[in-house]
Amino acid sequence: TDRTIPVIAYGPLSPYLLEGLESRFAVHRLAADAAPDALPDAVRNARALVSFGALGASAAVMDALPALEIVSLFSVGYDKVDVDHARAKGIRVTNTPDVLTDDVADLAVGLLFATVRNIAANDRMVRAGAWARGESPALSARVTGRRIGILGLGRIGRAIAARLEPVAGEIVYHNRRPAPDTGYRYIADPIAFARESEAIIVATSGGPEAAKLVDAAMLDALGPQGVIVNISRGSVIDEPALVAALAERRIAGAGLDVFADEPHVPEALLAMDHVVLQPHQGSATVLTRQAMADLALANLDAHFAGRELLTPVV
Ligand code: 8YV
Repeated sequence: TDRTIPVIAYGPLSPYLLEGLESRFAVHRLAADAAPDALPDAVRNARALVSFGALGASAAVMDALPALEIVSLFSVGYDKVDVDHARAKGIRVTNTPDVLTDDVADLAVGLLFATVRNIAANDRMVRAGAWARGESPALSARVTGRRIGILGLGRIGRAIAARLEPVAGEIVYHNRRPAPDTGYRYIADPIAFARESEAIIVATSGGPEAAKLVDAAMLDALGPQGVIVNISRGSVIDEPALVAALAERRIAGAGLDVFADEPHVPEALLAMDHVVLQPHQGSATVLTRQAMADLALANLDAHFAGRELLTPVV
């Protein structure tokens, strides 16, 4: 490494990652809301930019950095990076796949059980003293035996399916095309997939091609006994349609770790006892965030040493 190489730490990054960057490079902090056409001179010569899932790197930011060689993401999702623009400009892009798969899958399964068995609502009623006053919560539905639909059977989707195989009645999935050697039933039509699913777990990548993939029609096909879990990106679900389907009980519940406009969650969801909310915690364990940071740093080390990148997107 070379402490003269200017590197931008873009937006709020973990202290562990920042320490790693500062021990290697000349680090310049750049606020997430910085105007690309008015960047401070100190960052204009940056050769690398480190960002994360919700922030990424726009074409305007890349164009404002004429010396930019690589965008190293502290995330598996790169839906906020203009990868076509990066490719056209010869800018490398890396992400942090695999190291976070298990934790994201664990949270998806946790949200499924919490949503179906009303764990969060029952916790609240105990804390509120309702149980002590002799009240009993309503009986819940059951997880075991459900037909589970995985929307997006990639690395994370497969890890979720493997965790649920022992309890699911059946596991089905919907992708743009069938995945090889899964043993799960592929359903090509999204509405048929939703109609057959008794719980949908959204595990797709984000990005424009998946925007609002889950719409009002899919939610109605999932139906009043169905639940939906999202550990992917808020953009994959039509959020107003989800709020309406939940408010009108056209679906039974939702377990949500991601939202269309984070950290802002639709006000209506905050009052719903059949919704479990998490503040984008899928990869948020000490061990995984350390592994993600180590991988983001290793990609930068490889780039500046002229070695092959470990996890290239572009
Ligand atoms: C966040 C994620 O990026 O990996 C992703 O795509 O969405 C998360 O891991 C992480 O929380 C950093 O903000």
